[in-house]
Amino acid sequence: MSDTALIVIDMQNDFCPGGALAVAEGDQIVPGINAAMAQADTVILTQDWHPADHLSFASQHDGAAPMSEVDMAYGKQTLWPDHCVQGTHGAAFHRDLDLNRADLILRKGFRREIDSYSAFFENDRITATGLEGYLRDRAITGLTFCGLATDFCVAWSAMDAARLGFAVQVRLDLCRGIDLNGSLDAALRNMTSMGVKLVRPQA
Ligand code: VGL
Ligand code: ZN
Repeated sequence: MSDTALIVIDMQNDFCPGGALAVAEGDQIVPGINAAMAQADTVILTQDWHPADHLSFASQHDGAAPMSEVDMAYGKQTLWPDHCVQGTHGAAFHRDLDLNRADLILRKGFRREIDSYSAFFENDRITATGLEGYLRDRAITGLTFCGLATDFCVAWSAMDAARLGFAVQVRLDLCRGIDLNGSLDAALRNMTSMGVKLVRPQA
């Protein structure tokens, strides 16, 4: 249906095995995502795209360990290993991902001071990426999400989409999670309570 889109979140080398912020089995969902893209009417890819001195990197905070938390101007922020640095191999899409199907490739996380898990709003929860306007202009009302990572960028994007009034589902069979201190279970619970439909068509 032309009023629906498949949004593929952050299928980049750094989130796949061997990458800087590897998600277990992150690469295993590529064939399934390619198949889903082939069936979708509209396909949008997101790309985590950080400057080398991004403040979500533990390396930018004296003595801070990756996976610890700091207070940023906008609230709590998890600190990550350096990842998805603009123009690097780690920021590039997995080589087997079929990029030709994408109508739009949306980059996020390019402002040094603000991380952006969601494809709609940066982590200050105010700065918009422009994706909502794009979808509204194209009269797209239904969204299916897949990609990496289930408990961060997929969940934050899906919940923002639900909050904005889109009909939202997440293909759990085409996602993999980081699972930091129970973040995966929490994300699944929070998405469900926001009205996001969690589906696994293959199961
Ligand atoms: C992501 C942590 C940091 C993600 C991106 O794609 O889920 N997670 N940057
Ligand atoms: Zn990132």
